[in-house]
Amino acid sequence: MTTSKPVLLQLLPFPFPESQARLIQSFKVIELWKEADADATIAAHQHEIVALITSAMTPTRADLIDKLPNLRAICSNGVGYDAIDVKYAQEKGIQVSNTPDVLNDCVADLALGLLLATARKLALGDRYVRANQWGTDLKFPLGAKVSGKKVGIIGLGRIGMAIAQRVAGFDMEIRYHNRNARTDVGYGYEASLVNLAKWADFLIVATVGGASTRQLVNQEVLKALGPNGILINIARGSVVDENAMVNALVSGELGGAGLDVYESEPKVPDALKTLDNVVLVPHIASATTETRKAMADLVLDNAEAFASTGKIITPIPAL
Ligand code: 8YV
Repeated sequence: MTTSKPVLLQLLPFPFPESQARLIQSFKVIELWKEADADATIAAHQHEIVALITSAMTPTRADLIDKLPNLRAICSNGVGYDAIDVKYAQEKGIQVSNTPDVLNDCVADLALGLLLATARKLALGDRYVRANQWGTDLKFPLGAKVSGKKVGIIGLGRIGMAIAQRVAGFDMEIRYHNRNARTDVGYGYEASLVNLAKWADFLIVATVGGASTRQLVNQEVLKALGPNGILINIARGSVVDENAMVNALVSGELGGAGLDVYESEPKVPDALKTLDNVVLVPHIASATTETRKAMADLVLDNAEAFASTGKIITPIPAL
């Protein structure tokens, strides 16, 4: 007897053909990005679809969830779930998974990369050499020392901890801001983000996105970080008041910024592109072959577990 495969709606492709091949072993897959009329495709299959693959880049809001009355599992390719209406889905009995842990190293690596690049002007140096300015009267400006400085981490979760471990290798002092102090770490806790920014030379944003952290890093925090301070953001653009940050960088009230994430990706404020005290990369913290493969594998493990047992394996806790 042949049983038909469950139907899965996939909002974006995996970067590896073998992941795509693995998915079709267990599911009849609707590859939405290939469809000329996405709405019509969803409408045509709405009652069959039981599983969905999404990511931080493909918002999965209540309106989409409502169109899929038999949806039972959402598997997201990424750790952050601010682009998914998780609570709404969970209330409807839909399981939602993400890809925790497998990307901690690469995201933390990029945070340090951005910090070094910004403080030591690596991107500016690269532009300087390529423009044949080396050896001319245009002298290359001095950077800021990184080793031995004071680092404030906003959000000492799994990624924040991986950042702290790396930062410790640079003999830097670490303090952090969370909603609550952790009892299991020895780093100094600052209940006030403004005080943390005042104390720190470098402030690294590693907290979750979404409503609870919206514009946590506001004008006052940026001012407290100050003209020699550097802001690093590998979390979500929404955590920083982007207008205030641009103004502070332009006016010199903030020393520099290394950014992987932005308020309205892929849009980046034009003013930032003109500033030499800023390093900009296009949301690539998890974008290595190894980590993206591990993320794809975990999405597939979740989807397959759902197909065979009805239960995903890395559920987002009930919100
Ligand atoms: C990815 C991310 O950009 O995990 C996250 O929350 O933002 C990143 O790892 C994205 O999810 C890739 O699909």
